[in-house]
Amino acid sequence: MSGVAGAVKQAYTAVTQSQKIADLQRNTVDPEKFAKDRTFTTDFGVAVSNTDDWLKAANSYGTGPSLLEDHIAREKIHRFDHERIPERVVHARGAAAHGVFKVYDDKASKYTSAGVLTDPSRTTPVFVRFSTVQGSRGSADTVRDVRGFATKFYTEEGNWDIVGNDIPIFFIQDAIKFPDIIHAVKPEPKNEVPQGQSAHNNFWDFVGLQPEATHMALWVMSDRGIPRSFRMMQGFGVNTYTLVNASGERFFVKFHWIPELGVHSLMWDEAMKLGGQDPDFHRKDLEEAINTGAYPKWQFGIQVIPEADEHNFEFDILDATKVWPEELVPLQVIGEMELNRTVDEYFPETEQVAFCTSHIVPGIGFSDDPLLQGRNFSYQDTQITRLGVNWEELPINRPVCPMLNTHRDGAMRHRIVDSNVNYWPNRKEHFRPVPVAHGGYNEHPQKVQGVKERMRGKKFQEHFNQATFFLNSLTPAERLHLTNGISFELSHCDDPVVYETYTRLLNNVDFDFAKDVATIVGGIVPKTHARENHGKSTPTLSQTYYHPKVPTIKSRRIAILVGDGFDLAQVQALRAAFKAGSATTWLIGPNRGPVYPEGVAQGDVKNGVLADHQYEGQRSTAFDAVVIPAGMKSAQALARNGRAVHWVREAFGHCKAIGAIGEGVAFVREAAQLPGVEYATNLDSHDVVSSYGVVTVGKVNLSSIAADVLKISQSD
Ligand code: HDD
Repeated sequence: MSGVAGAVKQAYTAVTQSQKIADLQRNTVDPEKFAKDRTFTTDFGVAVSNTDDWLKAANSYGTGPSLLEDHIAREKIHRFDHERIPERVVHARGAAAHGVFKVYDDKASKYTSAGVLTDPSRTTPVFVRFSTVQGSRGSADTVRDVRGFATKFYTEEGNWDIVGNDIPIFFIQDAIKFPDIIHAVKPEPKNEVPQGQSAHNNFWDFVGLQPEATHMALWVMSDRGIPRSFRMMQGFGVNTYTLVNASGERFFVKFHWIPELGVHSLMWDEAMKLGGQDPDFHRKDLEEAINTGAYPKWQFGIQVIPEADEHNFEFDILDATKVWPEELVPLQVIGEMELNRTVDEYFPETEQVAFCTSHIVPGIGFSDDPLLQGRNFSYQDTQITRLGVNWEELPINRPVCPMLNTHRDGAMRHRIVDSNVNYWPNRKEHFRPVPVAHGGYNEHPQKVQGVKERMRGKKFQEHFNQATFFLNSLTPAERLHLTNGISFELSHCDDPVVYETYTRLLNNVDFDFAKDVATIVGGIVPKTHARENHGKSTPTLSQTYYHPKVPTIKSRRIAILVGDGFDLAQVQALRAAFKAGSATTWLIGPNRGPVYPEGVAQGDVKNGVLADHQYEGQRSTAFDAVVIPAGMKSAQALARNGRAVHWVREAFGHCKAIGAIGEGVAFVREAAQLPGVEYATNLDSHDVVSSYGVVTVGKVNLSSIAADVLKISQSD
């Protein structure tokens, strides 16, 4: 069994329990425990003797018409015919996991009375679903898109959902525009093209004519649109919510998730290749990390503005197309979340989970954010189409606290309430509204007066300041990726009106940026500034800001590329060292069979080492780093193999870490010929040469290799 498979088995026995997992287990069937004799039955429980042959009026040749009277066949076919439910109208493709949430202390009680945010003795079960937005359920994971980051907290006071994204802002300000932006980004109505992409006329047409989308469009075209992993994304509640403390004081709040592993992205070339090579890359990555015990973690932070300060900012704090700069509203980290259990079955958990922005608990409230107000209607509504009116009763959706009211009936009702009253007030008081003092939800009293009209606030009219702020805050590499990302997409628009309108609009963000993009895509190259760049920036919008303080290789996938004749002791030491850093290693050989170390004869299967994969079957794109160990014959075999050479060249092109030892260095130097890289040349020297992410050394001490690997992996 390979190292990884062993770790997987171990972790399965260590999955955590929580109140929600115990609740789900009431509905979980384990065939091994459930039916001692494992009898196969119909849905109504009668034992089935044959599930392979439809009942027939058979003639002497053993053929003949199938009979409609075969109730077993009919049941099997009719159940199959109705297996599908409507996929989510957006965020159809997703992956999810269970975990727990804890706050560090009660510091947030200044702002809120919500126990989930203030009681450090609580461990709140959570279920998190990550998703892409545009593509259908069967689309690829690594497309350029926003990622959904939806968290359901099963609190003692009921379910609280933060239905967020990996980007802190949104395309539109008012919920009434949601069908427009989604129709524009989804496959075009004439030919249903493209899938999982925003690189088409309709999307750029819409965002070019709707300037409020400019800020968000830049975020999606930046590296944020192609995350390396769900586990390496920030999460944001996006909308402005409110917190209310025990004294009845109210605060505006934004919610943040900060990943322990830092924020990392794929290269665009890598993302496109992975889309074909492994369309399930992100969902497998989440599962692999949990199964190998490298549990994904996020810190939880809040930005808080006292109610009285609502209008003291140059932007409107209820406008979801704006961030709250951390220099103005500091981020306060108050807790953390860990995901530690994969789902048992995709459909009843990941597919049937239903999030609602309107799911809040006492101490948390809404604001007049016009996007949030509309969302509060939409989510509840859409679940009825997807799941039916009794969707809150489904195991994954029901709360862990008691739930009782006068709602009754409807399709697929599961609960049986043993009470003759289903109205309030009633003579029996089997259930009754609870006063606020005893935990009933309190609507914060808010003075409202106004004129009924369709309008947008004055500060909502300004759309470019923060787009420029974001652009100014990127590192040069991030800015280059953004220029290339947006240029890739606009180049896929074949209607000149579309890319000309958009490149003209970009001049409102920054003159030089607009010139760069317009030149690449053949758009309108501006001659004069449409607006001066205000020059403001912040480190907190660059994803480099979130790199862990101590770099880590936790959960990273490392390929060890070998041919026959490799140095086995070195490979074993490397694997142990990487494992100690919680990374996974994969031995990639010429075949997925035995590969023979130095000194072992070809065909000596007993002393061969099983390769986890072969050069053709797995590409460099699926790994974070590649190492070539010593071994003359192995290095020569790799040099003769075009795919092996391509492995290293491709990894270099995608800025991956590449390591080589002894003769492995010669292979990388001579065969792969990486431009500009310097190498260790003396095979007897222990001196490490590190150049452009390529780390080479002539000789390693097996006994100190773990410390060396750690040192190298923690250096920048
Ligand atoms: Fe939405 C799903 C995030 C605006 C209407 N949305 C959905 C999901 C996420 C978001 C993560 C998937 C939840 C899951 O995994 O099941 N949506 C956002 C964010 C928004 C946003 C961060 C901006 C702040 N959404 C938004 C608006 C509307 C909707 C303005 C409608 C007015 N969203 C929906 C929906 C979905 C949905 C149609 C489809 C499936 C579902 O709700 O359960 O109701």
